[in-house]
Amino acid sequence: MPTLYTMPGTCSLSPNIAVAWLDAPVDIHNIAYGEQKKDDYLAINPKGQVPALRFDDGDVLSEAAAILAWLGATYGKESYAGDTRLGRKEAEALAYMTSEVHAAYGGHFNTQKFADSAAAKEEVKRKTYETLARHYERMNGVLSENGGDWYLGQRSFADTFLYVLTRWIEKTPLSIEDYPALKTHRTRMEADAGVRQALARQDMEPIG
Ligand SMILES: N[C@@H](CCC(=O)N[C@@H](CS)C(=O)NCC(=O)O)C(=O)O
Repeated sequence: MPTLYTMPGTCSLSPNIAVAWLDAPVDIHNIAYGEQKKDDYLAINPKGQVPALRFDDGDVLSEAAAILAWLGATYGKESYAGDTRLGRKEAEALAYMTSEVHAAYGGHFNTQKFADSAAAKEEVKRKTYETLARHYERMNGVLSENGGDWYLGQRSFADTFLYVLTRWIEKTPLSIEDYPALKTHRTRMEADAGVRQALARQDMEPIG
């Protein structure tokens, strides 16, 4: 059975929720913060990051969007609906959320990678929050245009990553109150049994 490596508070929650929604035969192994840079884990994922999905033959798949694509293709019932509009839009949304929105969080989580002086770091943070605000505004708009329940109008893995992002907003000076559709989505996700199961497996709590 494949093993999905997760860590509290991280984007690995997204594939963890997908595993719960699909009832997929995947073990969840939740590592403590810091373990991702130790030899045992680096032997699994040399990037030193979660998520990573290790197969029985030792092969490892990293990158949340790639893991979600594999889960959907292998166990999918409602997601990765092949060459349908939902399938195409789901792939697009996940690429956007991982490569644009998650990546934009670098200026918040890893400011030291972008600047040295205190003043420059402050500037990086200010620009980061401006960028994130534009992303949240866009996602709030997409969700509203699609009816408000699910990011693409029907439940898909895009909702699992969006949920991670609506949690992370609490770590920034931005407020979920400015994005009412996203706030309602977060509440909807936290009422979901699969989301609760994934949160517990990753030693996390609903935001409420
Ligand atoms: N591009 C990767 C990013 C993975 C990533 O940034 N993971 C973070 C958690 S959300 C991590 O493991 N951070 C710990 C570290 O870099 O030391 C993906 O989409 O999976």
